[in-house]
Amino acid sequence: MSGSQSKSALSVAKGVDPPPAINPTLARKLGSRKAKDYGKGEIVDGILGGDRIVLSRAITLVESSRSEDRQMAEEIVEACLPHSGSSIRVGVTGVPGVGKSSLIEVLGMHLTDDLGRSVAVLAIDPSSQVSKGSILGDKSRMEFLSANPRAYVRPSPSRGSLGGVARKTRETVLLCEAAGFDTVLIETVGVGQSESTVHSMVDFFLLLMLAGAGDELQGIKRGIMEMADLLAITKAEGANRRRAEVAKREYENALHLFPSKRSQWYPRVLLCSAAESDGIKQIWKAIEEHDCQTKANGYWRLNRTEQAKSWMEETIEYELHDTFMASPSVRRLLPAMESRVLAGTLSPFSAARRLLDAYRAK
Ligand SMILES: Nc1nc2c(ncn2[C@@H]2O[C@H](COP(=O)(O)OP(=O)(O)O)[C@@H](O)[C@H]2O)c(=O)[nH]1
Ligand SMILES: [Mg+2]
Repeated sequence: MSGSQSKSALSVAKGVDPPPAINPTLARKLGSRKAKDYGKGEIVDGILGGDRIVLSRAITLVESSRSEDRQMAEEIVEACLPHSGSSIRVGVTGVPGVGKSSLIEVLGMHLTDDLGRSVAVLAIDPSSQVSKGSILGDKSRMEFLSANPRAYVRPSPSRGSLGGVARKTRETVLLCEAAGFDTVLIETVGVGQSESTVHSMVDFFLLLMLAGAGDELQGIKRGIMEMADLLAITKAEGANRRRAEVAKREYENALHLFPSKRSQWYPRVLLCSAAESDGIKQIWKAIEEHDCQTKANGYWRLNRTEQAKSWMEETIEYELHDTFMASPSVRRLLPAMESRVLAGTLSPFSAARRLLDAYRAK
């Protein structure tokens, strides 16, 4: 960063070294082996050395549902934890087709090429594999960014519930940070619970909107708009520009009516066009400004701490649920309980009570 920003507090270097290119010797050594074939120490060293191949294998372990993989993944994440946490974590959400992947591609190129940052892109979208990326000219491959040596693009895990995928993404964020990435961009489709899930793992929440499509049509609920730190109206070029400007004023008025944020940050509305690389720098400037402001006023730390606590609680919930469902006595009793509840011959509460009793008595 230089020039006009040099006097600004925003120009403070982030202090994370860019990840080096793949270490060819290590890559050859590890190339044909599966993650489980090499030791925890080797994997941790590889990650801390910024080796993409090792990082990818470690993420595969994190995403695995086999218990021995989980065990190994947990140890790796634990070892990486002291080296993580220093990136700017940004969630990018909006309906399919709004332009999330396209924006991330252009923003990512700006961050790496113009600002010298290193960028990891993760996706939380278990449904994307179903459509195979064919809907609305999906740009999820991010051709340029994928080929960029300062970037790492990891597609969404192909299996699992939203909650499960989100939990794995949190661990993946930590691994990417330990590998030296100073910026983590998380793309998620803005339907259902995914926005609040992403909100619970990022520092900054960017909501993308289309001009003139109507909020209902975009499935954007008030609660999601309330979470946004920045609302960017996409595809604001050519004939769309004027409509986007009208929408900008409308959204600005709407945002004024929301209660003020705990972060004391005033959410903004900006226009952007990934096609014309327009408005991209402004988006990043807002994110940096937010980073500075919330670090100065203490909100950044408070938010990260609260997030860590809720990750712990959610992990316990998932683990308990999984152990419960896997227990032989519960599995034996469950079909009967389900059909009696469906038939209306047993109340859901009694059924749950009997299942819990069976679990405890095992
Ligand atoms: N005209 C125009 N089209 C865009 C822009 N950004 C994305 N698109 C197109 O919108 C479609 C969906 O984009 P994509 O990035 O895959 O959206 P996502 O589903 O939100 O990730 C693709 O056909 C893109 O080429 C833009 O700034 N201008
Ligand atoms: Mg996409």
